Amino acid sequence: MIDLYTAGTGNGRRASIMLEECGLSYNVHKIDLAKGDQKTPQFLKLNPLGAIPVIVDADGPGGKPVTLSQSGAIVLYLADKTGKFLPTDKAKRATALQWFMHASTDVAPASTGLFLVTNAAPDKVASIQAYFETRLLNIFRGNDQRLGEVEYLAGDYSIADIAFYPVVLARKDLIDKTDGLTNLKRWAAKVGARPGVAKGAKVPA
Ligand SMILES: N[C@@H](CCC(=O)N[C@@H](CS)C(=O)NCC(=O)O)C(=O)O
Repeated sequence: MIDLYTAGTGNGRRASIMLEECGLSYNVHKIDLAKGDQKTPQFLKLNPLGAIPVIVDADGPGGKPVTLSQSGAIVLYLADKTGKFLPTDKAKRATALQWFMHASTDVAPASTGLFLVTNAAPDKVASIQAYFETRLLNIFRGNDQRLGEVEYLAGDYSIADIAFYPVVLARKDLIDKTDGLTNLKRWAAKVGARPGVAKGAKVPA
């Protein structure tokens, strides 16, 4: 059995969507970020960085338990554990990893940057917020172009789509109010309609 420690954020949903898509059973432990559950001594034993998501897989490699944080590492671990959503063909695997890294290290940080300057920074400066919004939209335009050429980011549905989807979901309002991005919107509707994605996106309840 796997224990998932999570909250209703993009990083948390990346883990729950992957668990659902892989068809794995898991217990959900809801972490209240506003209350600071992630900074308690018990939680810091799971992740010294004090951030969700975390999984504890009682049945890790060699039957030994594994505790893992970082949503990208969790997705890769589960792909490896189940043999799902990461091709074994080396060329296809490299392409899937390229788009997975793009989602994890380009798209997600750009969205986080926009979140921080809009919600967390002490001074809310409109020009800085507009700069970060434009930066994220430029990345989405690149994704839109790619999704006009292929059905899913890496060709076949993969961990790249699973890593990308929670950011697109979190930025639905921005995407919807932006002209164009039709390929991205079509992709989001299709991925969001997958039962595992729909279920995982509602975790924690
Ligand atoms: N790179 C990490 C980021 C994890 C992260 O920043 N989690 C946030 C929620 S999305 C968190 O727990 N923040 C709580 C805090 O910083 O106090 C990942 O991909 O999992």
